[in-house]
Amino acid sequence: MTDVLFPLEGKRIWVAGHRGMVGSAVVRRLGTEGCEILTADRESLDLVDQAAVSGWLQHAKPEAMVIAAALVGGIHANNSRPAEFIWNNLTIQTNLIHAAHEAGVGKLLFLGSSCIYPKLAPQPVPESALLGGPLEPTNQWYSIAKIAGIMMCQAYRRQYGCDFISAQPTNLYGPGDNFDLESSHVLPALLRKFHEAKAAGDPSVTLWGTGTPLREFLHVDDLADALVFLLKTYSGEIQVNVGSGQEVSIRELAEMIAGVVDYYPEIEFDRSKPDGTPRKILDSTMLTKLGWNNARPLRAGIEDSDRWYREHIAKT
Ligand code: GFB
Repeated sequence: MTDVLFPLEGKRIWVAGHRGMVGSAVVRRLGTEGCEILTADRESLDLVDQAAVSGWLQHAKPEAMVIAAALVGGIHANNSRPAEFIWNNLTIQTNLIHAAHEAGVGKLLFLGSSCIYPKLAPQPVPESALLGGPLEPTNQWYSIAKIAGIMMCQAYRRQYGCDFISAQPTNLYGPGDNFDLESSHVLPALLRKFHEAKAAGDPSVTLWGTGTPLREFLHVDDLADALVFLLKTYSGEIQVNVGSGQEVSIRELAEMIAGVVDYYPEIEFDRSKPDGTPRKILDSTMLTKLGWNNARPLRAGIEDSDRWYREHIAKT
């Protein structure tokens, strides 16, 4: 049993970005911790407005915060909208971290991304690989912002003694995912493509790239469980990797999704689209040693995402 350093029961916790896939999963998971969850709608608080963020925090005075607010997207969105990705993410996280310090927030959890690591990092990627080499060009703008967020947490911890921590999730999927084919990540994109092909009776489905890149996938509710665990038990500078250990090639993922959707068209490849980084599986030994190792099997996770897609997206 891991020691609880920061009990959540009775605490006021702000989940910034509570409408997103990660934020809503964190809210669901915190629901069982006996804490008071604070949220702020986009209409009432614009996170890129520094004065507004500062004012909101001074007024609400949460005891803890989870920064799940970010502009996120798949490989094409990152590659084609670099300015939006770097500006929104740098601005939102800088406003939140600095204002949290000013408001005396006792614990803050910042979320990075597995793309913070060098393109050719050793695999599985340990936390120590940070800043060890050039980044993957398709998402370097987003990565630089996320790296800055991690280093801000470290800087505020060192200079002001703030208990600000960060975690690095691997590729995520689950309820509340983005299923827009232009801006989504691969897993929701393929669920949609296979369902639409099945409905139309199409003989083939087209994937981007070569299908050979390897990716590790984690269900967002498992991430939320790990984040709550880290909030309660972890206090340190190092950004803790949160992976599932389950790695598949994009082609294997497509075959697994074909099985879930129960439709088996030809799989074709559009090689004009980028592959991105060839492999990125996180070394989650640190998290396991801290005491969390609870990711569900990928097939079960995809079935859950598929259910959510059929209930929320396919019906509309
Ligand atoms: O999930 P994804 O967009 O992002 O793509 P990354 C993963 C792989 O799936 C790439 C291939 O090799 C894509 O070319 N792929 C095949 C597809 N078919 C499709 C498709 O229909 N849609 C999409 N989206 N991909 C992201 C970063 O990288 O990972 C973000 O861009 C973030 O910054 C995220 O870090 C975790 O895994 O390549």
